[in-house]
Amino acid sequence: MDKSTINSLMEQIAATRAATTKELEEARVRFLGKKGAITELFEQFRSIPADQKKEFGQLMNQLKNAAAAKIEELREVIENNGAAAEGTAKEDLTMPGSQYDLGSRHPVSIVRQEIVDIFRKFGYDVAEGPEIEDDWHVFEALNFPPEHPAREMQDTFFVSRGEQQTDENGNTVWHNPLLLRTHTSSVQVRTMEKKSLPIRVVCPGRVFRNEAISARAHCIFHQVEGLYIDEGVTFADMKQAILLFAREMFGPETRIRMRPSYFPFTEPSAEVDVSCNICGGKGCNICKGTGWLEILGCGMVDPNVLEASGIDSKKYSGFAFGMGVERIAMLKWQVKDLRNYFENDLRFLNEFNTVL
Ligand code: 2NM
Repeated sequence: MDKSTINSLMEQIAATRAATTKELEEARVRFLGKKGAITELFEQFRSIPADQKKEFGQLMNQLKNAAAAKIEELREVIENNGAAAEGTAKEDLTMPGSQYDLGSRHPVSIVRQEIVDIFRKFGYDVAEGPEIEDDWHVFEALNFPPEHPAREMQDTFFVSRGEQQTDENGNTVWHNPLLLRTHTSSVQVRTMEKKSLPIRVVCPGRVFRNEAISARAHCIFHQVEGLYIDEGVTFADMKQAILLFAREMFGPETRIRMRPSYFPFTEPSAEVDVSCNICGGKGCNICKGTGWLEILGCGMVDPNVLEASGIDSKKYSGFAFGMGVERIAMLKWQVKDLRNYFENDLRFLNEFNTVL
């Protein structure tokens, strides 16, 4: 034995690589196994002259420790790589996964989408517009007379009073106020003003009315309004469109009836009832024994409304309708109190978890 043998083994240990446990075991056996190079060196220790035993002994121990340390280092690398390859280093893969609460769509959102999808299928476009509006798009262009009660502060939320002026009698008057729209008809005025005819459009959105909150009314609610304008559109076209809608929404057996009504923007106007989807028209507590449920208002667009948006009322006619989304949702799910739709009580909202 000489020092060059020990130095050569030292270099071999430093250069040892092992990518797998099999290679690692082979390296261990080569150096430290029963017939390994280092084990054999120790067997030759007896033949070393006494005066060199101390020096060689130290070198051989260094060599053995270096080999053991190298094997241990390679073992750690291989074990960590193996864990990383399985996807996680330190985690317990047998633990149950954590539950993510994805939430669900709000019932009003579900029904609004359902209404809009029915009309989309009929070939209507969808339009949205601003919630903060001017007097023209909410009232003036829709044939509301100046003294109409909807224009009063008690019924409409005003965002700004506009510009202050003094009239010829010395009274203070306000011009161009901004207000929260009380119906989405304002979006239909904006659609008519673009003058690309014919028009088939539905306008979903939030509307705002200064009303006391109760089981049947809220100061914010959602509407879908529809408008159809072309040459030769008649009341019969309107009746058929609404009948088809009612059957899509409430089932193929649904019947409708129309009662005369009044709106400033339509003439003639009607209120539409559907046969009660609970009792089929026999009378129950949902329809209060009448067999009928009110779902929307409609009418033939007043020529004044067409002309205000620059549409020739001699050439064109049209129908319009409007419905409250919360009201349709109440009928669909027999919800008795409108306030449920605004309070975000999870016990209520979770009822709709599966309704997508
Ligand atoms: C309703 C009832 C009847 C309506 C009218 C218009 C417009 F812009 F064409 F004049 N849009 N929506 C309308 C007609 C709305 O809601 C109960």
